[in-house]
Amino acid sequence: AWTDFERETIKSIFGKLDYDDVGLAALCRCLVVYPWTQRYFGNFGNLYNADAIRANPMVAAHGKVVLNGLDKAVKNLDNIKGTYAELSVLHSEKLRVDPDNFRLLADCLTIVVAARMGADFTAEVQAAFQKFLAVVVSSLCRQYH
Ligand code: ZNH
Repeated sequence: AWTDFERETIKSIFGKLDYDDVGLAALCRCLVVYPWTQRYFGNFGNLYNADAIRANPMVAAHGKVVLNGLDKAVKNLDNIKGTYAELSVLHSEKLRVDPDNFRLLADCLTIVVAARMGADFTAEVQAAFQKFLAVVVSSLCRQYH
């Protein structure tokens, strides 16, 4: 269950984010800081170093896909688990992504959003944002067994 403050905060953050910019920055950070996450993107070409990752158009495109995926959760705050049922199956059965990685990407996203928001990223805003990401991560983990 969400408080009014949490709902407003989550919607307002996503309403202001540039999905291209934040998607790319968060995914890059994840691929650079946790290099083992690169193994899932073998078809993305050159991920040789941080500069190559940042310049890779497939990384940029995928960063935006992830942000658009999060946008769906924002629009379905009361049914994130249902909204992500198929996406969870996809990551588990087809992509075989280790679910520990969801939290790593979520943490990268938090850092990027905090940097973009500056002083507006107050402790209360951070708590609401992290709670949202925790629900996203647990929903994505749901179809793993
Ligand atoms: Zn993921 C895909 C979301 C995380 C890996 N993804 C994807 C998609 C989406 C997503 C929406 C698309 C699908 C279709 O197509 O149908 N993710 C997401 C989210 C998250 C994620 C929301 C969280 C936050 N992922 C992740 C991680 C990883 C991944 C962490 C690793 C590391 N994904 C992936 C892959 C793919 C995906 C590999 C496929 C790609 C291509 O294109 O190929």
